[in-house]
Amino acid sequence: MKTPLIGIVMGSSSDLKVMQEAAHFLQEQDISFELTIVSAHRTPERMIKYAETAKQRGIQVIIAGAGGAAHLPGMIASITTLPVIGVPILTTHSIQGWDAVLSILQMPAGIPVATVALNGAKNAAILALSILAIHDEKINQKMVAFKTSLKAKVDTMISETSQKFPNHFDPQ
Ligand code: RP5
Repeated sequence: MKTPLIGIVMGSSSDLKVMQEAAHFLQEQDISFELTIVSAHRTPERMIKYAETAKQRGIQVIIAGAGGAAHLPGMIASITTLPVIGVPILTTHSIQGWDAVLSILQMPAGIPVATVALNGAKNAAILALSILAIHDEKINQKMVAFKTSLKAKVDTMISETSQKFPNHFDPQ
């Protein structure tokens, strides 16, 4: 098995339906990653062990998702020097996701967590790859191809819209 470059952790298996979007994107891009459940509140020793050993395992970026009073991303960031990307997750008893968004986003000075949008697991994976792409030309080329595919989708939208509306304006 290839050394995992990215670590994906989440507070509960109930987070998996969101966090699997990060995993799927990395699989599509053929990037090695590891994934597990680590709960800040229910398995604090496991969380510490995970964060303390991540760098030794070759992990370069950690993506951490959690819902509610989401301490997992911030606590992991407090233990490791690796960059941590936090994914706030909307859960059943949430205050519309604001609890998780603010818990992850509003980190005190000195311990940053790069926070993506509510349920933004795919964006977390894209951001993680952008970080790796700085020093890895192969990954950089994958990101260039991905961005080109996004542009191609919009080009198709423009062409379809222009066919429906004769007064469509194209600034080129
Ligand atoms: C958080 O509590 C987890 O990240 C999850 O989003 C939320 C609910 O967990 P479960 O009750 O579904 O295990 O720690």
